[in-house]
Amino acid sequence: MKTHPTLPIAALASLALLGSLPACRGSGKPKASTSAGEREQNAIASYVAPGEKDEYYLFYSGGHSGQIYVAGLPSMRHISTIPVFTPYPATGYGFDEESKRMLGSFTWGDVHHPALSQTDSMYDGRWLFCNDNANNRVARIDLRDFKTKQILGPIPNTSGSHASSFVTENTEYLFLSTRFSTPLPRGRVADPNDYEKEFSGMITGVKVAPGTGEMSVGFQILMPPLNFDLASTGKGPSSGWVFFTSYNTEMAGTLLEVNASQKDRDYGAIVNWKAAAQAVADGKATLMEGAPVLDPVKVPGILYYVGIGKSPHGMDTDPSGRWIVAGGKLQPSTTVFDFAKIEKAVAAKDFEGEFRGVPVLKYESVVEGEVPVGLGPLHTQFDGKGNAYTSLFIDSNITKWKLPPWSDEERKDLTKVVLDKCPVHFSVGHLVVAGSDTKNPYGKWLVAMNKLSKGRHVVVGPSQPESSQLIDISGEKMRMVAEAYTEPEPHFAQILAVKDAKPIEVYPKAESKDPNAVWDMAETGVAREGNAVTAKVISVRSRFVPERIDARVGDELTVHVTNIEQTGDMIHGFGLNDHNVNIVIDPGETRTFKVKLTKAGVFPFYCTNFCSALHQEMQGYLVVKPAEGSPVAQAD
Ligand code: CUK
Ligand code: CUA
Repeated sequence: MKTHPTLPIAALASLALLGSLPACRGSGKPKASTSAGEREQNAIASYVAPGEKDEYYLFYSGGHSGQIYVAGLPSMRHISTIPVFTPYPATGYGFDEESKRMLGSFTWGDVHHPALSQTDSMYDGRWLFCNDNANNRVARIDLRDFKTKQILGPIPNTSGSHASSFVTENTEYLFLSTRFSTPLPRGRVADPNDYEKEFSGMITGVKVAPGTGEMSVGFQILMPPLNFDLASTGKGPSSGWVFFTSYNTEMAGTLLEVNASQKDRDYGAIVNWKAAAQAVADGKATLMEGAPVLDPVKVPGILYYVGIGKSPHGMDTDPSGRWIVAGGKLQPSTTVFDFAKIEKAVAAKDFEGEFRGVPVLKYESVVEGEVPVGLGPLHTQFDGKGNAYTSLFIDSNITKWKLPPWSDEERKDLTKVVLDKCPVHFSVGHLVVAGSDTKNPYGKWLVAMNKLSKGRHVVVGPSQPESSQLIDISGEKMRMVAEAYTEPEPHFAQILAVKDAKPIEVYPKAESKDPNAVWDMAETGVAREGNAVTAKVISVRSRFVPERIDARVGDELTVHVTNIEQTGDMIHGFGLNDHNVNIVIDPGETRTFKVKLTKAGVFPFYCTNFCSALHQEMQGYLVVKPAEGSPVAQAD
């Protein structure tokens, strides 16, 4: 089998496009990516008329905005934002007690990879998980109400949970690994010059409770100080396994740009997560920062390495679970592994050596081929019809290619399996095909998430949005039909058919379990116990009951607001002047905020969400008298 040499990045960048395939229809001219005759067809393809609805949800990661953006497909219209790791006054997130507790002391996160929950390798529409690369956390969003319900972390022994979240076939676990290695246990100080000896990485299996989705740290595997990158879980024949890429086999602690790209191959880490979970159950783990940690040198069979083309990035399992595709971003090809061969090599101990006491599978024994997709392959997605789509950062295009099995003729010359190329604008990172990580993708649409949007939109100053492009993949050739912009920065996305979700529009009164909920005007009011003042408030079109809250300087004020509406979209806010408070209460919901009163005065509060013709009248006053006994104290 022919292998493709790796190239220094400067040489890569200066090369012209590989191959001479016709570019996808609709590409070409720098101005419009659609040629004249196709404008109408493309416009109709993504047009959702007023009053009609999109067929799919597109859940974008919001990168360092810390949020998840929800758009509709095929319209690409932004519909809502789900705040996850960052306060968001638009929905009151980070202002009420519950979300404040979840956020802890952090006010930002870096969301990279959303993952929908699965049952039997299909989206079940229950939860959306996502990671925070910056502060080593993962979150669970409930798709019943599209709200963040849990933030787990900071996860122990972990720095930079970039490779996350990847869920298993039945959402038993979701996986994450460390982008950054550090001295362990954390808090120990070692010289970055002693990186190879003193630093460690970690792979974590986060356990997800079946009924509730509650996440907890299941187990960890102590890893060498590689920089772990993306992963994907197995399914079908590869059930029970998870595959990670990594870079920095050189184990350089400084100037990674140069020092981490010396070798031609990096390591993929192949983890038998079922065996790892069993090893923990058998008492083979030791506790570190309270987490059960397995040493793969002492617990053989849970970890294998395999060589992967220079500085890989993505690792993607196809819908059948047999083919695992790694993108080597500094070589012009993706590497396809055959899981059937991996299994055989593991059983036969077909190793080419060891890396730090862990067997390295013989590359030639497990690889199926290196497909010359173009320059800078990052991520690969699948349509379930035997095709793969790889994003090429350097070439700035999407390459469609054919998965194995290949004919002898194709095998001899793998340029033959490259089927189509579609330029994107510009420098694509992730791409997503609808349902790619399930066993039966929806196919039809591909969204390219591009890192640079330069010049594609009206000028908005130096701070620019990211661009996403919608590509129709239902035909033989890819066809670009629409483009949209988002705030920084979508890394990955998930696409869920609307029919596969069952969200509510109001919280039914019958489910109201908050002990501080009040549904009856007679139960509202303000009570004092020492310095603690508690108000139970109802919000309903178009007033607050009570509309006056009395307190004194030095009081701890707790306000519970119940929105007793049972009508969709009848949302009320509660903004309190001068106190940095805005909570938002959806129909049927109760929310609580607390504030320490430090200044005397009369402070208006008002509904922040335009709810009715008398929305403007929806207001009240917080009357704060000086502290009792203070020289300026007034009589009640
Ligand atoms: S990474 Cu951003 S383009 Cu965080 Cu998934 Cu590949
Ligand atoms: Cu309630 Cu505006």
